[in-house]
Amino acid sequence: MLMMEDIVRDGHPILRKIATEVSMPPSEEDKEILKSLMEYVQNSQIPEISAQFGLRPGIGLAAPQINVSKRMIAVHVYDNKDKLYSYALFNPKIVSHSVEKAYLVSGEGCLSVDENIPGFVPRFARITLKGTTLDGEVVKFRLKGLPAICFQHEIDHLNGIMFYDHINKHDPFAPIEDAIAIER
Ligand code: K1U
Ligand code: NI
Repeated sequence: MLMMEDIVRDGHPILRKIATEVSMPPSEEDKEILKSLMEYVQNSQIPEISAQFGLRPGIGLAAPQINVSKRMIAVHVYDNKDKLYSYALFNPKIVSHSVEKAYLVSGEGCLSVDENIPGFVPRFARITLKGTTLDGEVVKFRLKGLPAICFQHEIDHLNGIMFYDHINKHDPFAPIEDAIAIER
């Protein structure tokens, strides 16, 4: 079971690397890594388990955050209608996106960043994503709202990008044009 000590922190060079594609079909080792990412995210959202093991709650996790530079992510997040989006994916790819942007009014956090970094993080409002599941099924689906933001945050980790790279350095809360403000 992954613990907070397994999560690398900001400043670690792996967080700035472009992660490599996972060859298909995935090895058992890669499947185990992807399962462990999902297990962390799910456990971290169960108050008894997160308290017992000192897990910081998360809605997503990417392999580079556990020092594995391969294209794997897990997301377990509810939208504003309480619909669950729970996906463990190899080689996730945004195949199309809206022109319209969206951002979380409360900003973003990251399990690899210990401090709070305030500011709006502009994202695409809607994305279409493709990837391969643990069962080897190729899936393609559309996302909006918090799930879309979470997937973009995780895919950024595969490309060496941190959420704060997107924040306006001169004015972190400068209005973002053509953007939907998401409260959560
Ligand atoms: O990748 C990570 O570091 C996880 C990160 C993902 C994320 C945060 C904010 C916006 C998009 C994606 C987190 O999960 S930080 C914790 C968090 O946002 C949260 C945790 C529990 C419930 C609700 C939110
Ligand atoms: Ni993060």
